[in-house]
Amino acid sequence: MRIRSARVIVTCPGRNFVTLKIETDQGIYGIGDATLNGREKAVVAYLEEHVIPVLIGRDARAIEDIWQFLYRGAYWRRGPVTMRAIAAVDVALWDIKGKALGVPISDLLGGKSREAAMVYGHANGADIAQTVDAVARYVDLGYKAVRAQTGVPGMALAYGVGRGELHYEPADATLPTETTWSTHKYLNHVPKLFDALRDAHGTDLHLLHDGHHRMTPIEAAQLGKALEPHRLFWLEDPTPAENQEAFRLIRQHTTTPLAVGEIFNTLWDAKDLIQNQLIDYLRMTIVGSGGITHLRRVADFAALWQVRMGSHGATDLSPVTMGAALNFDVWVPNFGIQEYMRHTPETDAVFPHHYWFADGLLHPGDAPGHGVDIDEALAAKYPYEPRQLPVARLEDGTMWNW
Ligand code: EZ4
Ligand code: CO
Repeated sequence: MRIRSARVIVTCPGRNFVTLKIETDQGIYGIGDATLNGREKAVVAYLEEHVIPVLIGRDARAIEDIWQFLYRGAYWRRGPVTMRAIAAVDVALWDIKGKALGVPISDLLGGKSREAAMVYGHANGADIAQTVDAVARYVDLGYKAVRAQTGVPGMALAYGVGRGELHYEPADATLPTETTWSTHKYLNHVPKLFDALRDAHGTDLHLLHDGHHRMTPIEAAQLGKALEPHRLFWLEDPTPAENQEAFRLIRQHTTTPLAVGEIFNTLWDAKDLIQNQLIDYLRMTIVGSGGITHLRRVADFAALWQVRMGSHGATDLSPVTMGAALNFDVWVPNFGIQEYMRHTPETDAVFPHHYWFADGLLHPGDAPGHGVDIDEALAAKYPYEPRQLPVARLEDGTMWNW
């Protein structure tokens, strides 16, 4: 089974998605997601100019060899652009193999460890009362786990506080929106949110929170300590992790579980964090990390230190990634949780899929491959729109981490 053609489809049904479609000489095709929020065209060029020409004529069954060829063959390893391009090829080839054999990808990996994946939704509000209400709406929908973010008094725009209810998207403008940040005000306020949430919703509900890289290690340690009585499922991205050693300081001070990795691209970004037991959950996902072929190696390595997988699942990860991630989630023995921000109805229509939500769990369905398709005629009705992520500055104007 040879690769006959491959092409990139860019569509913007509310937000931009980059999708790779690989067709074989046997009529079977597969699709992979290559979306890099705010930098989409860089991956389009990488695929069209440098990857697709070397795919034509190759054996579509040789997933491992093609992965190694693209990773080693580029000479320039790692990075968000390269690893997304590799992920798109990899997921499309796993999709093809599943379709050719008539089985879902979870079967190719070794079969299900569980029927469905526990997911968490995003609740946010301009103030604590609104966030408490937003969490209640997720509980009513059946969610067992909810991420909670709130606006902070004296700060116009806090991370994660969107305008809509179910459909938050931060990449909202042609040029980056400027926001102002004060960790001092944030740290004064956030513990009150979790006091109110436990009062309103009790102790069974899993609560999560995303620090989105804003704190220094000692500030993160303070927050982790303050939140210990509320037994969070995790505190996410407390501080940037380019320096993996930074997590040691946080870890020395708090037992609040830590999660990181949504911007990681290979195992090398997480190796020290894992083997020094500095984190509890790894947020790496298929689209950001070179596809299924690499992520399963990461998961196996993490399992040695009882680190569990908590895949990134914001709306910039297309339904294609969600379908692949859910096949991975139901297989992976060291599964923790799956993030699930709902796509808009327009996006769901462009990407018909077999996964479904019930009682706080996402089921991957049992379609061959990952079970997600693209309606190209509909996709063509939503042309690319330039959008970038916001930036954050401290109150004195200093650039900070968004
Ligand atoms: O800001 O994916 O946990 N989820 C997140 C996301 C990220 C976006 C960036 O494109 O932090 O909402
Ligand atoms: Co996050």
